[in-house]
Amino acid sequence: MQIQAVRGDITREAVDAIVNAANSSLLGGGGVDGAIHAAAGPELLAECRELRRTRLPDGLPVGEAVTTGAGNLPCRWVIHTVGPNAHRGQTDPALLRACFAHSLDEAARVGARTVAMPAVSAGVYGWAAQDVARVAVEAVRSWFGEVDLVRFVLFSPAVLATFEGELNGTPGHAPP
Ligand code: AR6
Repeated sequence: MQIQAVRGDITREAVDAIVNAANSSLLGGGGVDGAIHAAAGPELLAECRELRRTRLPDGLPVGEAVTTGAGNLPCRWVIHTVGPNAHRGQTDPALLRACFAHSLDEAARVGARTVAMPAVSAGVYGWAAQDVARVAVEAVRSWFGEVDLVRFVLFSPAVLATFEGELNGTPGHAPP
């Protein structure tokens, strides 16, 4: 499996699947979740509402992942995961690791071979980008399955630098 880190807007990624840093309601929010719903259009929200009505009446638990179509996005699937919220005391790295591992499980299940992922929990949910990068890179590296490419798509140069540092074996590398 190839692992990349790039700067960019994940809604523009023409990979098979993108991962959404959602909340348990699956009904949208701010950050990357808001950007994904805005770019995907109402079809995505309708699919999420249907999931809530059927399989997930209580919402998606932290650390789990679920897949929908992608509406108007250039990818084929959106894999929604719920990161741990540090502001609510959810600081166990195992929960964050589960987000990345379960997202890849979902990708393999639906047949997505190329996957773009954001820095789950590094925004509204208050985790340090360095911790997210360490956990995310370790989770992806130790996952085995039928996915060819994982591309971390980071919104800011500083967060990109932390992911590059983890991938290059120089964690803690400060942005210039
Ligand atoms: N492409 C890539 N990364 C992005 C984009 C984008 N278009 N937009 C933001 N980011 P956050 P969380 C980065 O807050 O911490 C929402 O309201 C952002 O800079 O989106 O898991 C949900 O509904 C940051 O580095 O997700 C939840 O309620 C990273 O994505 C809650 O926020 C994650 O930031 C989830 O919080």
